Amino acid sequence: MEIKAERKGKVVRVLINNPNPVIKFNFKADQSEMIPSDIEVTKDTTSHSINVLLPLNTKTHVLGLGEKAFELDRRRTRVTMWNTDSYGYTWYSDPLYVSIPFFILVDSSIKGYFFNSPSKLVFDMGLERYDKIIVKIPEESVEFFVFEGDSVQEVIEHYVELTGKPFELPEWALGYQISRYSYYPQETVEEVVRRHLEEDIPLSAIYLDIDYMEKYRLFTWDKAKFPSPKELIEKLHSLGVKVVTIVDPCVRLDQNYHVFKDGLGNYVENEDGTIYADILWPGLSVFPDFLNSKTREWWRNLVEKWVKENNIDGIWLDMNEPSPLNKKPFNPRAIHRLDDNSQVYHESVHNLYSLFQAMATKPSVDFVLSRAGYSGIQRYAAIWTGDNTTSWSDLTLQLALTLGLSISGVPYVGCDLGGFIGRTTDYLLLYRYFQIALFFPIFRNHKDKGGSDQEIYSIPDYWKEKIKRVIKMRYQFLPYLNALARESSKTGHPIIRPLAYHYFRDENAFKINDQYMVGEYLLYAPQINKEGKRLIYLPEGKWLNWWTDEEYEGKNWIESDHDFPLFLRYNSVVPYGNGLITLNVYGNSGKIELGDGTQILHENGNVKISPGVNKSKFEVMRRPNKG
Ligand code: NBV
Repeated sequence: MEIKAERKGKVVRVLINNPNPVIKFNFKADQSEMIPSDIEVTKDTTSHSINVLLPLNTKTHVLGLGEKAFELDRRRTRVTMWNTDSYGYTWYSDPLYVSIPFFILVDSSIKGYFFNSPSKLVFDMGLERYDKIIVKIPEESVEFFVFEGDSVQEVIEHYVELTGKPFELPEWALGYQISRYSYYPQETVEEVVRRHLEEDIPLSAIYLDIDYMEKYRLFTWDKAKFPSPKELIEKLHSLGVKVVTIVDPCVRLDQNYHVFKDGLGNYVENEDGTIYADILWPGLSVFPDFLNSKTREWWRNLVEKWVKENNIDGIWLDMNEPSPLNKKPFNPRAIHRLDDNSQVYHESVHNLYSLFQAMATKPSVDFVLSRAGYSGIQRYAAIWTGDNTTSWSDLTLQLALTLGLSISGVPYVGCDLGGFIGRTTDYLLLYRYFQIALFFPIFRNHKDKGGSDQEIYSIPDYWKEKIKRVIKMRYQFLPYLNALARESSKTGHPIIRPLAYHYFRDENAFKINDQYMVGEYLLYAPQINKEGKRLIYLPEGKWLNWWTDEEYEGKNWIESDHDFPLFLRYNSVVPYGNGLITLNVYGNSGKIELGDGTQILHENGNVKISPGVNKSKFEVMRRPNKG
C-alpha cells in the first residue's frame, strides 16, 4: 500500500494508492508532508477495501457527517453514506438522503476529515472498537483531506474553501413558503395563495408538486389542470409570491416525447450499452447521466428554457438519490460515462448523482432545493430533510438533522413544517414545528397526498393566530437572517449552529441537541414538548432575555415556559424589524454586514453605519432597555 501526504496551509491531503476521484476539488499542495502519525491504514485484500483508523479517546467529540438521524455528537454511532429515499424515517434511521463524508474531531486539538469518495463509505465512530474511529472504504484507493484549525468554525472554513462556497440565497427564499403534494388546478393554486394573503399570513413562495405535469413528463404542463400557467405565475408574482416547480430526474421513455428524443445519448446505460430504464412517476423512465458535462449542458438548457418561458423562480429537485419507485435500488451496475470517456459503475459514484444534477440546474435559476446531496451541494442547492412524519419525536429529530447539515458545510436547510406524512388534529404539534423552525433558513410547510390540511388558514382560529404570530415574528428577524445568509455565501459559516460550533471548550455544549445559535449573537431554545416548559443551558458569558431584558450569567441552566426562549449574547448587534430596522446592541462591541452590504459596527458602545447609507432606515436600541 502506498500512502503519500501533501500540504497547503492548514490542509493536508492524504493519498492512499492511486485515487482518481470523479469529483476533483481544487487543491494545489505546495509542500510534501509526513503521514499524520495518529492515522492507521489497513487493507482488506479479500474485499478490496481500505480502513482508515483514528484514535477516539474518552474526551473526543465528533461533529459533522451531515444529515444523520443521530445526536449531534456522533461518538458511538455507525453510519453509512448512501443517498436513500427514506420515506417515513425516524430517529436512528440510516442512511437518509444526503451524504457528507466530513467530520470534525474535537479534543485537545480540532481537526476535520473529508473522505472524497461517493461510494458506500461506513463511518464507525467507536462501536466496533471502543477507542477507534474506523472509516471503511470499499475501494483500493482513496483521497482524504485533514483540516487543521483553532476552532470548529475555522475547520469548516477550510472544508468549504475546498468543496465550494454556498450560493447566494435570494432574500425571498428566507420567507414563508407553502407546498402540498399537490396543489391543482390552477384556480386552486391561486386560491391557496389568496387565502393566505386575505388572512394576513405573509407568504413568499408556493411550490408546484408533480401533478402540474402532463403525465409526469418533465418540462410540460398538464393543460387540463393548468390551462394558462404563464398568466397564473404572473398573477402570483403580482401578489408578491414566487413559484417553484418540482423536477424529477426521470425522463419518460417515449419516442413521442420531445425531451426523451432530444436527450438520446445523455442517459445512464446498462453494461451492454442499452439505455437503463426503470419505473418512476411517468412509467418506464430513463435517467440523465449528470456526471457527463455534455449531459449537464443539455439539461441546463432545458431548465433555462422552462424557467424563462414560464417565469419560474426556483427548481425543486426530488428523487435524486436517485430513486426508482417501490424502494427498488438504482441498478448498481448501470454505467456512467465521464468526460474523458471512461466508464464507471453507478455503485461507485451513487452519492454524486444529485450534486451533478444540481450543478446542471443552478446556472439557469436563482434558487434550487434538493433532497439528496454530496459534499459541495452547498454551491448549488438548499436541502430539505425529505419525508418526515408528523410526530412529537420528529421535532427533535428535525433539529438534529438541520443542525447536522449546518455544521457540515450545508447552511441552507429546512424541513417540511408540520411533518410531511400523516394526519393530525394536534395543532399544538403543528405550532411546535413552527416554533422549532423559527430561524431555520428554509421555512416551508409541506404535506403528503394522504395527509390532512395544514395550511394555516385551514386550522382552528386559536392556532391560526398563534402560528401567524410565529411567521410574523420570523419576518421581523429577516434582516438578521439575511445578513447571516450573506455571511454563509462568503465563508460557509452556517446560519443555525449547534452550541458546540462556538462553545467547543464546553463539555455541556456537545450534549445539547435541542438548542441552537442563530449566527453568533442569538441563542434559541425552542419548546419541544407538550408542556411548553424546558431547561435551557446558557454557555459562558453574559446573556440577555430578548423579550424581558433580564440578564443572566452563563455556564448556567435556567428554566423557561416562554413560547420563544431567545437570548442575546453579550457583545452583539442584531438588526430587527421589517420597516425601520432596529439595531439591538448589547455589551460594547459587535459587527454585522446586512444583506445589502451595509456594514454596522458596534464599538465601545457606539454604533457606526457604513458611509453613504441612509441612516434614517435605522434606529439604535441599547439592551437592556430599561425604559
Ligand atoms: O413529488 C411527490 C413527493 C414530494 O411531495 C415529497 O416532498 C418528496 O420528498 N415526492 C417525495 C415523491 C413521493 C412521495 C411519496
